[in-house]
Amino acid sequence: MPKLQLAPSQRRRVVVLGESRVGKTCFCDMFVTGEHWADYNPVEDTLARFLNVDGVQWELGMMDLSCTPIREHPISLTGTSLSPEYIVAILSKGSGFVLLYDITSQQSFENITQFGYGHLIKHRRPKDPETQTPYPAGIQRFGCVLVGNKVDLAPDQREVDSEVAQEWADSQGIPFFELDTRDREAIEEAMRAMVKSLARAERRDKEDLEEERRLIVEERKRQTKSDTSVVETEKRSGNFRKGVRNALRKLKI
Ligand SMILES: Nc1nc2c(ncn2[C@@H]2O[C@H](COP(=O)(O)OP(=O)(O)OP(=O)(O)O)[C@@H](O)[C@H]2O)c(=O)[nH]1
Ligand SMILES: [Mg+2]
Repeated sequence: MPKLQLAPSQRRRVVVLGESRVGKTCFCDMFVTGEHWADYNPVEDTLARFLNVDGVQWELGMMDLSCTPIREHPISLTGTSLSPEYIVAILSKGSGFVLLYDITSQQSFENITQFGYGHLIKHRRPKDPETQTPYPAGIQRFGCVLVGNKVDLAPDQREVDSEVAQEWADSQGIPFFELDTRDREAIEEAMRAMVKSLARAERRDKEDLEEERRLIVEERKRQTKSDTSVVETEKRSGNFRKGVRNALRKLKI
């Protein structure tokens, strides 16, 4: 069978972000391979798969990033494979982010919605990398979903209320799911919402940047026009002064 060739515009990097042990690796493995625990290096985004969303094939390169060492030992990460520069590169360039927490750990919910999400926003690019035009929204938008994992352990071990998580997700305009990582279909549903979210984010950034560039061009034109009219006014007043001088000369005053 011929290999499916995708336009680069349909390839995206998705980062699964969350505290240690929330199930990031299981989430990626189940999504990509259909197995619960495949052997893979979490800091290399070698895992990728195609996902059809509304008739369009997307190629999603998956990687997982634990917030725990970033939160607890930011300084000691220098010089490691999780160096601060590397983390910033992942957070600034990723297209979509799965904010993953464990429904049996309130701490994991609080850490991802506060530290993890805050850290992500802090490191998004402020300018379009191609044109260096500042994003009118302040930062480059990104696709995002909030996912509560290990729902198979509810109700006995649940610590995070669905309503509380839903409320937070709504307040940020982020789709919200609860699942367990043995359920591949549920993961795919969340990933479809992710693709729609990142496509919407990119579309809105594109529209904003086009509008921003249109305004910049208009402003420049207005500026040039007002410069020209200043020159013309000066020219006109110069002519007037010359006319007055000539008239005075004729009158020999
Ligand atoms: N009950 C239950 N256990 C799960 C689920 N998903 C993952 N686990 C278990 O949770 C533990 C942690 O899963 P990982 O996928 O290694 O978590 P991680 O977020 O990658 O952890 P780090 O690599 O340490 O950052 C493992 O023992 C998994 O088997 C789930 O949906 N339900
Ligand atoms: Mg892992």
